[in-house]
Amino acid sequence: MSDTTAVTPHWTPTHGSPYRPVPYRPERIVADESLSRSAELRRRMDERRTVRRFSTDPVPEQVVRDAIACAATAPSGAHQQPWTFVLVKDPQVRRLIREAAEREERISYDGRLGEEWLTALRPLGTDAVKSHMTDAPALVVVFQQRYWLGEDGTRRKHYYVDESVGIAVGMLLSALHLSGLAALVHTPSPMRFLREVLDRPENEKAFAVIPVGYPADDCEVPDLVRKSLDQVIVEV
Ligand code: IYR
Repeated sequence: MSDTTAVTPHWTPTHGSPYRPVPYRPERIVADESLSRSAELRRRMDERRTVRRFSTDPVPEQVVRDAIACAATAPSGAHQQPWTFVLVKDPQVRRLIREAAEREERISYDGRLGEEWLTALRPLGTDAVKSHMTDAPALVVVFQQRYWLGEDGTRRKHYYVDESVGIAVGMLLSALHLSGLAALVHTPSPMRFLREVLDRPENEKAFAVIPVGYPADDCEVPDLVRKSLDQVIVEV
C-alpha cells in the first residue's frame, strides 16, 4: 500500500488533550514564484464547470481517493474533522440513490420549491431527472457528523459542522478539478434516505451527493458569467 492510502493506525479524538505544539516551518516561496503559481491556479480554477451530463467512462479510482484525502486536510471546528466521504462505485447502489433522489426531486420541481426558486434555477436548465447519478462512475456522498458518537454511545458536541464540511467540499471540488475530473454538487432534499441506503450511523447527516467523472462527449453547460474580481473583493 502506498503512503497516500495508508490509514492512520490508532487515530483517537484529541478532545481534552493538552496543547502540544510542534514547529511549523514551511519553506517560503519567493514572491515571483508565488505570483506565477497563483496566476496559473486562478486560470485553471476558472476552467472548472459544474457538469450535469457525464460520460459512463471509468475514472482512476485512486484520483478520487486522493481528492478525498485532500478534502480531509480541511480545517475544522476544534479539529474535529466532522466528515465522512462515502465513495459509491456499485452501480446498483447508484441506481437506488438515483431513484430515491428523483422521487423527491419530482415533488420539488412540481411545486415544492416555489415559483421564486424555480425561476432562479431556470438559467441552469436543471430538472428532476438525475441521470448523472447512474452515468457518472462514482458518487461521493458527503456526510456531516453532527456530533461525535463513541462506541459505547457517548455523544460529544461538534462545532461549526456546516462550515467545516462546506470548506472540505470546496477543497474536494478543487482537487477533483485540478486532477482532471468533473463533478456536480447535488443536494437532494430531503436527504434522509441517504443515511438509510448507505447504512450510516445516527450521528451522520447527508450534506451533498457529488457525482464524479468525465463530461459526456455532448456535454453542455449553461452560458454563465462569473462575477469579476472587482465585484467580489473589497479592499480596505
Ligand atoms: N436540488 C435540486 C434543485 C436545485 C437547487 C439549487 I439552489 C441548484 O443550484 C440546483 C438545483 C436539484 O438538484 O435539481
